[in-house]
Amino acid sequence: MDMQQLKYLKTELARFMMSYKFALDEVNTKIDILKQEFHYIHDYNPIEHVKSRLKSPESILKKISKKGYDLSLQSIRENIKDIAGIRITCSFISDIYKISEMLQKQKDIEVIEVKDYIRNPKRNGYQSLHLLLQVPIFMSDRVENVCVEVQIRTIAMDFWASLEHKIYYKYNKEVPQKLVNELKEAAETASQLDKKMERIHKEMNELKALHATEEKQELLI
Ligand code: 0O2
Repeated sequence: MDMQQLKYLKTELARFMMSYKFALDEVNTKIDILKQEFHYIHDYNPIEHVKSRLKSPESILKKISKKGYDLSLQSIRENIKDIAGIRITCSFISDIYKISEMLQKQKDIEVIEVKDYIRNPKRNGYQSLHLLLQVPIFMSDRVENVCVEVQIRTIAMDFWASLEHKIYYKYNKEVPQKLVNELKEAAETASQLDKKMERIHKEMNELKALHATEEKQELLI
């Protein structure tokens, strides 16, 4: 591909990116509604924060050529599934599965793939729940089905992943074995912390329910 063609592809790509921006907006709205409704019903917030991003045209082109696919918009749509990405951070592991279930149940969302790196962590210790969702985007003259990758993780998993990401790039993907081992240990510690926090949270809820029942009984006496 010559410079002229590459320039043309970049311009076309910017237009093509619009549908991903709309898909991000749509899924972000869905998440916000779920968050507000959950807070209203259960009186607590399962989502700590939500971050979304569109992959830059440069990094899309880099990824497609690294993977050895055609440099065309059709090939990009078919082969790069994380152009639109949303990361949801939750306090507890159980919240991750609740949010995931609520999203998957939505009628206009098609679940393309679920990768559960919490039940099956990566060898380096990476944990997160990845959902590849497809949503319809209603344009003036057509409907486009657009993919959005949603990563759901706890605060501890997110802390680990952001440090690992920094180390990975600092060492240009050749991380010294000592750091690899330490990261693996840290992932284990983060996982234990998540489990402990979940137990404490559950106990607290049980105590809350018990107090509520006792108060009700006192009122009846
Ligand atoms: P960025 O900059 O976060 O977008 P793919 O490479 O997406 O075609 P893969 O590897 O099977 O295929 O996808 P997977 O496993 O669903 O992981 C994709 C994304 O998950 C990555 O995107 C990261 O955001 C995150 N991720 C996966 N594994 C790791 C890991 O070991 N450490 C960290 N820190 N993050 C991970 P990108 O495109 O790599 O990066």
